[in-house]
Amino acid sequence: MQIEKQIIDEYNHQLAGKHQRNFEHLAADIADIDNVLKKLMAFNVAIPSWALGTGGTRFGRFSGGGEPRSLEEKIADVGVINALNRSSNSISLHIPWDIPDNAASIKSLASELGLHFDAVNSNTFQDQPDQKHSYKFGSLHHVDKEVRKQAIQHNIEVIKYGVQLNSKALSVWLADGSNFPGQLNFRGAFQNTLESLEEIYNELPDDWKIWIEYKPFEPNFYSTTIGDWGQSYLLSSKLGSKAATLVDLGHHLPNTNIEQIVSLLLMEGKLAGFHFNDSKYGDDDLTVGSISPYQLFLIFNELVEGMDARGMTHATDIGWMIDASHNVKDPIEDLLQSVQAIKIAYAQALIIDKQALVNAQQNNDVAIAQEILQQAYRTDVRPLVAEASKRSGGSIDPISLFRKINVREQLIKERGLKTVATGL
Ligand code: AOS
Ligand code: ZN
Ligand code: ZN
Repeated sequence: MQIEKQIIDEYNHQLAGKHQRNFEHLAADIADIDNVLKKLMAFNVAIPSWALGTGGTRFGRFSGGGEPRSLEEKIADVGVINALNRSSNSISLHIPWDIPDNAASIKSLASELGLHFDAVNSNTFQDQPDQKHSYKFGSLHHVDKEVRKQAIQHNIEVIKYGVQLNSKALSVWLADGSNFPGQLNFRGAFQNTLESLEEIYNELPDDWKIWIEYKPFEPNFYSTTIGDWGQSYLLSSKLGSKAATLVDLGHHLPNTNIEQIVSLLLMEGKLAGFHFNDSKYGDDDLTVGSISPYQLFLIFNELVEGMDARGMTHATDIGWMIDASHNVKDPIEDLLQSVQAIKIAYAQALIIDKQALVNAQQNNDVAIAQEILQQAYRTDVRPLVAEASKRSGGSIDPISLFRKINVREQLIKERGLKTVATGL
């Protein structure tokens, strides 16, 4: 289904009075409001194809209704999200879950909806029915060269699909690791991974990047071969300038200072981008900003400061992507909430009084430094985000419009109550 612009405008009109009051009140205190709005309007976050259906746990999966049954329907769902918020103009595909049988028609469907294709993701964490060798004991790090070759080949194939769709990056997450002490030779596993990645790297087109994701545990629980940013950084440095580290927010042990990691990777030109989500314990993939919104803001503070220091363009010089799994919420609502949370954190980071913060840091004025950050964080910037959405042709309040016009009910009518999207 598609959401007509007229419906969005009508609803914006209904909300206009209150919104205008709130926006003007906020705008009066923001220096350079036009520039802040311009940046917010340019900012887009890619939607992962695997998050449009209901996720599950190892104990079970409780499907929602009207889930997309095909790649075309996944693209249609991203079209809905983007029509509502005007901040989600791309989709990230996972192969083989999303093999485009006809790349030309998939591409034209996406562009009709104003969408393009973000990074393509390989999958060597599951065995496919027609596959010769199993990934039970890993893929790119495997002790058997034949298994490694198969996994390398798969990644090269993913690049080929991505080229057809005009993607510009391959995102690699490995489940490779070990469950028990003694199971693996760590150096051997790392070397094998490096050699395998080198073969994949050599197949990258000139204008492509490879993004290397790290994760401390799960599905392996003793060691992960690319377990933290140091290991990912080591690999991406050895590989070369087309390789960089992908930070998935859920892939950190409790209380890790993620913003410091981000700052240093950025300084080294090795921050590929993000998989945004949130986590409370070791649970990967909760809605962005649902648990630690202050941490998200602190990450954006480092991003804005670090990108400005390198003269980078916020909207396009880093890969912005959600990686989430929605077990109990409507996936589209959850994704709308996630993008909203990201834009709020970004807006708050944009309004930090940067010069005052630099002065406080130079004078070791710790109390004032904290005041400056929290002044921005405690500002309710939602009217700013809403105004940016409205000016881009989106809704002032995407989730309430999604409910008001019964999008899910319509999707259930079109697709049925018991549909299951490919993915996890
Ligand atoms: C897994 O935990 C990772 O976050 C990956 O990015 C993975 O590829 C994605 O979640 C789809 O399975
Ligand atoms: Zn991820
Ligand atoms: Zn993850």
